[in-house]
Amino acid sequence: MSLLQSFNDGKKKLAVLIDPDNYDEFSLKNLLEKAVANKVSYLLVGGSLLYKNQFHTTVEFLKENSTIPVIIFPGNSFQVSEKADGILFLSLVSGRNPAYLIGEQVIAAPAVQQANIEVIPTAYILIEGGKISATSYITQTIPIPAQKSEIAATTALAASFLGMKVVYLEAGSGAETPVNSKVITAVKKTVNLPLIVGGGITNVNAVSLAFNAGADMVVIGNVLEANPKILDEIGLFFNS
Ligand code: 1GP
Repeated sequence: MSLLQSFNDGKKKLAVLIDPDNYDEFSLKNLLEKAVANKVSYLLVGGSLLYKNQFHTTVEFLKENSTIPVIIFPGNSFQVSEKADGILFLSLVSGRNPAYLIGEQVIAAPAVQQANIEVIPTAYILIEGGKISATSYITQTIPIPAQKSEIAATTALAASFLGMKVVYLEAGSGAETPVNSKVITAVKKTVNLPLIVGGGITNVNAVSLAFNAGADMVVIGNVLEANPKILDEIGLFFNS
């Protein structure tokens, strides 16, 4: 089964986002053990801006030490690895910066083809999350206002007409406010595509809200860097 087919199987998914810069071998091993124990669906790897040279070793470590599919969540065209299972081939459709709509994708395309990994065309939609996110700053794009659910839904609809297969609603890593239920529900009602939601989700309540509003996959990243035990609480809820 392809990753995209698994996205479409109708079951709720829990994904853990790993920023390679923020883990050493010990903490990565610890997180991976928790991810396996809590039956995490996917491991996403990537970051808006990587300072250390740990992207490839991180993907390799995850692949060698578990069977959880590893999906690249690229911050730019450098983040491609043949060891991963697939890549969310993102286009930042909420923004109007051509570099992140198509430019980085052109630069990355030959490496992605050579890597021979599954490519998942993904509409990446940035929603305002209470503070300026790294994604917003690095991409020099303005997020969609948090209460403007109709703009988010229409953006997702246009992306679906352009042939994108997955929608990712992003409040930004470490967001103060996750994507709200109204936006999630509006997008889910408008497009019949797997819906990923992430950014600022730090507890069971927020995971539950996102799933109930219509998210098919919830992504948790930042909070686990400081407090990996949260994954046990969220995992308990997710698997119940
Ligand atoms: C960020 O959606 C992901 O790109 C996850 O966000 O790091 O805030 O969990 P957090």
